[in-house]
Amino acid sequence: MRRVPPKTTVDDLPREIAAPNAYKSPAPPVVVEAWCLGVERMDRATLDRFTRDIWRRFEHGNFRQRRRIMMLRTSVRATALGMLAVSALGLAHGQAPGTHQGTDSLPGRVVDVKAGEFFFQSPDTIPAGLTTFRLRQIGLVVDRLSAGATGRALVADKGDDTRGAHMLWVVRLDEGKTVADLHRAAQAGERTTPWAPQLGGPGFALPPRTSNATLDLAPGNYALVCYIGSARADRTRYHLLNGMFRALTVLPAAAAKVAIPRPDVIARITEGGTVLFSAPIAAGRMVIRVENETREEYQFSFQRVPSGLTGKQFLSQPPSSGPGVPWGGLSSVPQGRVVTTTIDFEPGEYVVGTWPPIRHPTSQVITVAPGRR
Ligand SMILES: [Cu+2]
Repeated sequence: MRRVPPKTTVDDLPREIAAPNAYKSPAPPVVVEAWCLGVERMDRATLDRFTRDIWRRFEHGNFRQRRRIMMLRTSVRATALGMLAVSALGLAHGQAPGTHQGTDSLPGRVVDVKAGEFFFQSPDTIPAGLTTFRLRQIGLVVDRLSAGATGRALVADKGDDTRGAHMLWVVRLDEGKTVADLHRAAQAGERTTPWAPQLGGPGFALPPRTSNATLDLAPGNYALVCYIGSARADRTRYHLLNGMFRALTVLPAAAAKVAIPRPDVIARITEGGTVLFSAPIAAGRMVIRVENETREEYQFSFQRVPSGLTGKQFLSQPPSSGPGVPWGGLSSVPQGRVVTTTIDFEPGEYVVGTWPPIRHPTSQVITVAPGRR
């Protein structure tokens, strides 16, 4: 069973929310960090077999086996100590848990955010500067995928066809407002509020793929929000109202400012949502700078065309037809803003679109050629 962290509920809101779903352990931070690293990497099925096996051997009382187990425990302890050392090094260099600097070939500091129904797991505090939010789905879509589901069945649940799909919107909180204020505004029916400008964020990618968005963050208070379901009349489907938000504090950074890398391609979102690319997209890792020239907010998403169809055939299917393979992109590129995303492409046909239904008149087919550069 996957471990699901406690989520923020509406009942939690009247109190001060510094870290909505954080459990404060009495253990020193370095121990918590090492434990979290270990838990993240564990294969639970194997662990359970391992645990059962260990106890069975102990119960049988075989001395030689006991000795082997003691040796195994010693090596496990050594590994744990090694992890502690690595973790301590990271902390010594000012590494906030859940963030990485320059190890993932993504621009700036990488902040890992995990999304499920209905919560985000992410660091509480990060330093200011160039930041790439990398979004990983860990909710029901992962279970459905391993059970062999495809298409909409991957995320549809309880009569809601987007219940298991999550995106991330990074929102700046001005005027001393908090995530609780943002939640209250959403309850009052506000989709956007003047003191909570949206900055963009990563869209939905089918696991195990992740999506990402690079933003240059100034010190301040921010909220991570999933606005999926906000456009519907049925408010029970609105992920933010279901507790899918989290506070993020961005602290002044001591380190020198990291510049954003030169993009491989510039994608301009023009009037109506049509995208114009500055160069063809080739296989491999592409840094795409997305510029929204319009006065409307747009999303920016790639879907790979399912096998057996051409891109043209896929786009001309009825709207209710199954989706392509969500390949990544951005939940939002606000009007007049620039957001960068980094995507690994395989050769083949993709559809790029800026409207929630991917089969939209402004969506277009792009062919990714093999052998980049
Ligand atoms: Cu969501």
